[in-house]
Amino acid sequence: MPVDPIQLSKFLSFVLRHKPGEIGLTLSSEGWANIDELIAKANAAGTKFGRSDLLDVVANSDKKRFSISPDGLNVRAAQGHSVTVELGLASQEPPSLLYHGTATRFVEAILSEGLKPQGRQQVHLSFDEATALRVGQRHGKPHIFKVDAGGMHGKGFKFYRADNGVWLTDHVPPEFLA
Ligand code: HQG
Repeated sequence: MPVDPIQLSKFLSFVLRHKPGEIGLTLSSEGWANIDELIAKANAAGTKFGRSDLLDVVANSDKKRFSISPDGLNVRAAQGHSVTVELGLASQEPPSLLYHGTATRFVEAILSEGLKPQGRQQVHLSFDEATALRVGQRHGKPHIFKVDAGGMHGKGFKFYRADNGVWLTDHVPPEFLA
């Protein structure tokens, strides 16, 4: 049976970001899974796909959610983890303005506590408003915050750019939100 790339992408997100143990997989400290081992364990657990299916999903993922290691042996999620991983990204200067899409029902809490990572390792910020809108719509009626990333950077807050262009930081205090 042909593999549905969307289902496979969801499965890979689930295993590589949240629950590797569900198929008996262990990720490296940097979040990598050995591709052959991942395929063998997924197949044994009932999710059937092959190497070319996986590579197709990695290459065609709309958000470039997954990265292949330079030696071609391993795969990891570019961002979005709830499991503890050290992606090994170097901190870098962010654009002066970034965006965060959320749902209107979270706005009050965010204005009082700032943006927190919630279930993930870090707060995810978008480079442009259109992307932030799509992220916010996942949660309900969308609201877009502008994040004064330049101001935060000036105060020593660290920013990381995931392989797929999503910006990550630990916490955004309310004074940097508009
Ligand atoms: C909200 C997707 C109350 C936050 C996207 C968000 C992204 C607060 C929700 C990536 C809060 C967490 C991540 C506070 C933050 N009080 N609510 N103090 N601080 N929140 O899904 O950023 O398609 O964990 O606003 O494209 O929505 O999966 O994070 O609404 O890049 O590849 O708590 O996931 O990528 O929700 O999304 P999430 P996110 P994928």
